[in-house]
Amino acid sequence: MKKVLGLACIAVLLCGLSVQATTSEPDGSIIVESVSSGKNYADYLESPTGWPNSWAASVAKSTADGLTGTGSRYNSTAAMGAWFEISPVLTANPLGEWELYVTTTSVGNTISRSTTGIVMTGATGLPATTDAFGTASFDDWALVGTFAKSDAGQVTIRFTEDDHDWRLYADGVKLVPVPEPATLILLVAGGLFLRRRRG
Ligand SMILES: [Ca+2]
Repeated sequence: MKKVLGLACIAVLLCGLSVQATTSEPDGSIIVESVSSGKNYADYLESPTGWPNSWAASVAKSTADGLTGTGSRYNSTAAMGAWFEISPVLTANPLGEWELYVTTTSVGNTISRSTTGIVMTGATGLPATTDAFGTASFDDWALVGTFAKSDAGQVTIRFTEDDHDWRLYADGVKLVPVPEPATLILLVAGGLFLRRRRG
């Protein structure tokens, strides 16, 4: 019996190590940054680097709300096919809907004129491509779309470089849980209750 319990404990420990919990903001949203000094860097991954699709560090950084890291990452213009992805563990709002936002810096030659592809694992609903990595995301959060979880737990969202007019910047990605209708009804009912008590 002790042996079984011991093995179970080891299994739990190993599982805990393989899937690291993602840290949420006070409002329940999740931010993943492309640099180790930023938030949830453990949930960020980029395609294997090397010419002609090299990833490099940039000192440029978006000033969008919530980012804490220094600098960002960019992929060279010389070839297409690079990708970066985020793999947060979504323990809140299981099987619920989330809005996905991206941000980049407006400094220097950072505009991405390329169309960026999106590949999802564990969720559905985002568009197959997005132009959000452009002026719309300069120093602000640009909405890419809404997705629904197909399973509780981890979701992987990969951004692929589908053409190479310019650099692809990886800076910050934010996920915001969409309140369920039942939650909204409770919020509205709570507000009415308070108004009646005050009145
Ligand atoms: Ca490239």
